[in-house]
Amino acid sequence: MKEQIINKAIQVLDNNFQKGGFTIPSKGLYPFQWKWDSGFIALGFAHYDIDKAKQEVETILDAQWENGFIPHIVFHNDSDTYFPGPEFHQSHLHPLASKKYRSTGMTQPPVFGFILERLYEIADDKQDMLDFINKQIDKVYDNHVYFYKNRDLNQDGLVYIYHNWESGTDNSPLWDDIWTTMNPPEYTFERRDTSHVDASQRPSKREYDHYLHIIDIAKEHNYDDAKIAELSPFLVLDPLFNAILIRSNEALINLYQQIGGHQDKIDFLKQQQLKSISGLNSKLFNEELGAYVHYDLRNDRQIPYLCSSSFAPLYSGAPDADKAKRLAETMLKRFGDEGRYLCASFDPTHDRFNPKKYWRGPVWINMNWMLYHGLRRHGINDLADRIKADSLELIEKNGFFEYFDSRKSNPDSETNGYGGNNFSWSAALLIDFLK
Ligand code: 9WN
Repeated sequence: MKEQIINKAIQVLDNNFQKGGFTIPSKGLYPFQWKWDSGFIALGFAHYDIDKAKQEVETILDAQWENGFIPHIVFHNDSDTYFPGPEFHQSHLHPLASKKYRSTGMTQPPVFGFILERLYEIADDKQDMLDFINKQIDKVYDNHVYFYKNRDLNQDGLVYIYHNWESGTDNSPLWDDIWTTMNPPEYTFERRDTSHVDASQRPSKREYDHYLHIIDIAKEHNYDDAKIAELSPFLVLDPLFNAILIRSNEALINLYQQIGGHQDKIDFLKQQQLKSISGLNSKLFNEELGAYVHYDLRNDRQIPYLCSSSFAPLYSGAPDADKAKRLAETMLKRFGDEGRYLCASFDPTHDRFNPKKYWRGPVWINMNWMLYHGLRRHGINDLADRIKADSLELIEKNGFFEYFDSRKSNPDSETNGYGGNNFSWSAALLIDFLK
């Protein structure tokens, strides 16, 4: 049984692997290389084909800009099955953009610190992997320096995102209140996503108008960070993004210590780490809700909703034992009734919850993977094990879907699997869970 499902996962990953040495998240729907997908995908490969794991990391990091920025999509290839593509994003507008690859001018969560660390844990030949890490690690470090230098607006260790696509949690109800502060033009374009996936499971046309408008504002200023910070209607501190940065700082410190030398970099990371942890706990923890929340910098207020990102700091080690316990209690109380799989991407008790629509409710395997490791880290093993078991059951019963309905008996559909099928990180992380 275990071998069978692992073999299926391997098939999914191998079919999505492309000649250029990178892996698409899902055929048709996502035909390029995405930043955080690529990290999770590398973990799957590492268990059975270490060369592919290395190539995956190399190809994404090769698209780094001269200022340390790593884009969220790298357009290695042409494809007309996705919108918006390279013609819309126009990364060349930024003077320090990669000359080699076209990309977007926005980023995604900085996963590569902990990805390199996990690759080291998985690899049989530790010396060979350490040599590989030694070649790549400065790029990841430069990426962290980029964030602290350009995106830590208040110098409190918290870095902002300027677009909902940077969060990775694209159409979350978290952003609804921000959309009401904007009035973007009605764009004319041909949606491609809804030719692959039922429209009821994707963002609305009007939401896309908002997404495109923020990019247009950034483009008008050649993707200049300072201008974006001044003008973007979307400017948010995300507990998921910042928790991942903190977790990756920690991993980089460990890896540099393993490699030896690099004291200046270790010192910088340690200093930032302290600030980031304290910023996260003071600015993003919401006592009333008992979890971390997002912060809208443009309108200077917390965004007081619970979602799966609210618990992501568990993975970073930022919460102390009391906070970790609180987080677990909140998760159980609001997301964890017996009739549900963990962990819905948005608060199931809230009226904005939608069990089928993308990041407005469904369960995502990459979030579950981080929550599993976060809960384990804090010794909250029962809940961790439930999350892992739920993730495996959802995939075994439904297939390698992009996201899943959290309701155990689902009155709306025969399957709990939604979005893209044969989705790479669902396959990769199942392998990592089972190996
Ligand atoms: C926009 C690739 C990506 C994931 C994101 C997910 C979805 C893209 C889209 O797909 O976003 O980046 O077009 O909907 O939300 O987390 O990285 O799998």
